[in-house]
Amino acid sequence: MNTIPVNDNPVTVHIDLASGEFNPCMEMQKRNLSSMVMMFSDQKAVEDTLKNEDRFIYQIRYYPFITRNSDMSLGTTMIMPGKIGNEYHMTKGHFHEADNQPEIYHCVTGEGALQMMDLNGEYHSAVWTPGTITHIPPQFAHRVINTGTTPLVFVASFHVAAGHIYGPIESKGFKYIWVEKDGKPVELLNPKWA
Ligand code: PAN
Ligand code: ZN
Repeated sequence: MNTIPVNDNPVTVHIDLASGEFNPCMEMQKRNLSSMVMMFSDQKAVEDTLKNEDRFIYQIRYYPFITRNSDMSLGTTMIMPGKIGNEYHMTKGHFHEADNQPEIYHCVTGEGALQMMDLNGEYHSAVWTPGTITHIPPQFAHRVINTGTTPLVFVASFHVAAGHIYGPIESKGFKYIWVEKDGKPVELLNPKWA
């Protein structure tokens, strides 16, 4: 991460809604298939895809707004359309490290779904189109799925102090997976939870 400037004055940024590019931007991260192998349920499809290409799945851009006594962060994520086997491209998904940290996700482009699940397996999902905004309460893991045929872009607003934990989702995933069946997105029980 670049050095984060402390700035007590208002800051204005600009987001390109089609691509998720924003200006100014402090950090960018690309996730390719090799960095999220365990997240997809069809491991044979992961292996076969990796033999041909380390597919680009999504791109994250961040800008932290830091004042002397507050912090907020804005992130955009652009998920490419596509599937690994029958399962749609998605973000890795994570819990926040701090147990009192919520987040707001705002879908600006594309079609998809947001899944949320707490440590007891309490599960919720929301279908997304441009303009959908979801409040993710503290202690709910969150992941976005692109079920459309164009890039999906969303804006995330959270505190820098939230922190990210990927382990529990890496090992067991969410309770449901989003797959294409008869040309349509459906939510099926994740075999790891059966
Ligand atoms: C988002 C996510 C971003 C990428 O900024 O970090 O969409 O998803 P993964 O972190 O699951 O790869 C956020 O939820 N921040 O807290
Ligand atoms: Zn988060």
